[in-house]
Amino acid sequence: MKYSNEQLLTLYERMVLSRVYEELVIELLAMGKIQGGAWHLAIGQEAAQVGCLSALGPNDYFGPTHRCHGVLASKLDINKYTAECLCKGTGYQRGKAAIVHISSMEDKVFPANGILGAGAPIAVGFAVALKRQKKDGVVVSVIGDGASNEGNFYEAINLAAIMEAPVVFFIDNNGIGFTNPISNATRVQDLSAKGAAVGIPGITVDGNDVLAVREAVEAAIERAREGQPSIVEAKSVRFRPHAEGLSAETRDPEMVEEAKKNDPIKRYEKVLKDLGILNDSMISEIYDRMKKLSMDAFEYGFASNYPSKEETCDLSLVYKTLGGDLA
Ligand SMILES: Cc1ncc(C[n+]2csc(CCOP(=O)(O)OP(=O)(O)O)c2C)c(N)n1
Repeated sequence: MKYSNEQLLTLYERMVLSRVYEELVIELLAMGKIQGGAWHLAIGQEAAQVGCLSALGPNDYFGPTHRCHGVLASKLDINKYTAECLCKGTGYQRGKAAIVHISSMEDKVFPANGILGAGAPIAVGFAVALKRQKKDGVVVSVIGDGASNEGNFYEAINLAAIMEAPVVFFIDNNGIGFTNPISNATRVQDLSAKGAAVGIPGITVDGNDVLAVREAVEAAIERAREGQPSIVEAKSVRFRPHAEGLSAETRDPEMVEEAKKNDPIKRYEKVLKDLGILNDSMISEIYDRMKKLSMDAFEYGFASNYPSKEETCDLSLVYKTLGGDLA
């Protein structure tokens, strides 16, 4: 095995954290303690997201995505992250970014914007800047299958190719964009094939296999460091609606139930048990620990204050929270 036992178990813990954090969100919504609309859960996609994020080195940047609460919570400070989701003054952007637009330049997670697919050209710009500054970092730009049909994605991959930008385009293909199944949006079977149009490599992996995703992204990051951008597509199935509180599900519920039989966490548990490094008592200890971490983070967020009116309206502070300065 290429990875140490510790690394393998860390992947498992992160996947469990992602799952239980988001299950807690569902519970809190049902209890009326938080509001719906913007919680885009990634239950069912943990292997894709954890596998991708875990491949990054200390100098690498992670592009924006709106669908990775548990994953970001395990990369960032979980309390500060959760406080931001609740719009509190102790959050990463002091309550101004809320759920979808959280960033932390210190942790190399750059800001998202509301225009679907627009993160890709921004990621290329970032990557080119790193290259010009002779910095070692690579940018992993994460987008959904829906976003990969936007014009700006095609422009971004072309620009990355001709500028030899140190960037990886990670397509987190959960089979549906909002309520639009992928088959309505493109005739391409594997979205990684889009790389051929601009002369960059692309690979599609099973997004329910955390180790396959990690290895593919690691290899892509190495290529990117040498100036060869590429696409990695990880296919999985989203178990929940587009966002909690939004209905209008268009998928066959039986398809989703069927997909649950291939639950990425259960699947990885079997891998670790077969290797003899995980057992049932460890599993329950990890679940309990991750639940406590998640509940404590929400308690921290609930107990924090909202930012003051003055602070909310101070544009220079808004700018600072994004890493800039108006002066
Ligand atoms: C240009 C633009 N069009 C539409 C939207 C509304 N919108 C937000 S998320 C989304 C679907 C995204 O699907 P996908 O890229 O597959 O990501 P997923 O939500 O499945 O993770 C849409 C249509 C938007 N934000 N920007």
